[in-house]
Amino acid sequence: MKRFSIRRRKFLTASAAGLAGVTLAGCDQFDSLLRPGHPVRDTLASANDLTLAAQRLLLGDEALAKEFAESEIRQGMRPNGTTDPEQADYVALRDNDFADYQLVVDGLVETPQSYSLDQLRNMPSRTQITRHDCVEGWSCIAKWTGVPLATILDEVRPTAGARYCVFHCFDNYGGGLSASPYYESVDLIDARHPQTILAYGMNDAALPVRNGAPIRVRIERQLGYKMAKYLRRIELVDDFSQLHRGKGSYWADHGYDWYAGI
Ligand SMILES: Nc1nc2c(c(=O)[nH]1)N[C@H]1C(S)=C(S)[C@@H](COP(=O)(O)O)O[C@H]1N2
Ligand SMILES: [Mo]
Repeated sequence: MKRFSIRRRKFLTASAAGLAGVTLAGCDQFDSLLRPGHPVRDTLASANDLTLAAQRLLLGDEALAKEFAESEIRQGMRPNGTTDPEQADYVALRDNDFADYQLVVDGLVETPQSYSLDQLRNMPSRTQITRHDCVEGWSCIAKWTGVPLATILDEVRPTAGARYCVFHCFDNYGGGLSASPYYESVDLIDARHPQTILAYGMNDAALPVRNGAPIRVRIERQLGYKMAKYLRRIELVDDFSQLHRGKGSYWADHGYDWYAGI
């Protein structure tokens, strides 16, 4: 499977170059401008935007990530990144089994809402067995249960100007003085994708603290770092340049792609 996704990624990148050629037909110099590291490349169109465009065009907005059989879950979900947030507000909630947890959904919405864990667990759910691919080079197949984010969006009703869902987390990541809040964002197409769920269950049990309790998001067509754990708030925005370092994600702020399509 790993080989398939690597091949697919190469294919998408190649197609992205093709797409760019179509957009800029007649521009003889475009090939050399596409060379990695060429300064014009970034201003013209980032490879990241092209990957997004190619994936959307070739696979469609609603194409599903592959789902697996129970027998393909070979081991527990390997924890990565933050595995036990130390922030006082998180520790207090955890010590009380998240009975007082509230997920806030606000920003550019008509009806801001706040959901307890029980409320989320009582909403229509979706269960999916998918493969999580971390950028560090490992993968794990696990079963996830949660509320489709689309259901929540239908309730809060994003305003016409809303473009992204920002996931704010409880944990800071990175050591010492450089530690900063973990956050992520996706556009509304990925937010409404049928496999995008706010997961409270993993492998038929409550989501463990090490994997993001009480709620983490699953964005199945992107890399692992998009799947924010320890959600405290989902904010609808039209732009994220004012948030943190302005790139829309903890790891994008640290040089990774914002769109991490696989
Ligand atoms: N809040 C938060 N979310 C996070 C991270 C993190 O450190 N903090 N790490 C990310 C990375 S790089 C990966 S691969 C996955 C790991 O999820 P897991 O611990 O369930 O394996 O969570 C992602 N979401
Ligand atoms: Mo990761």
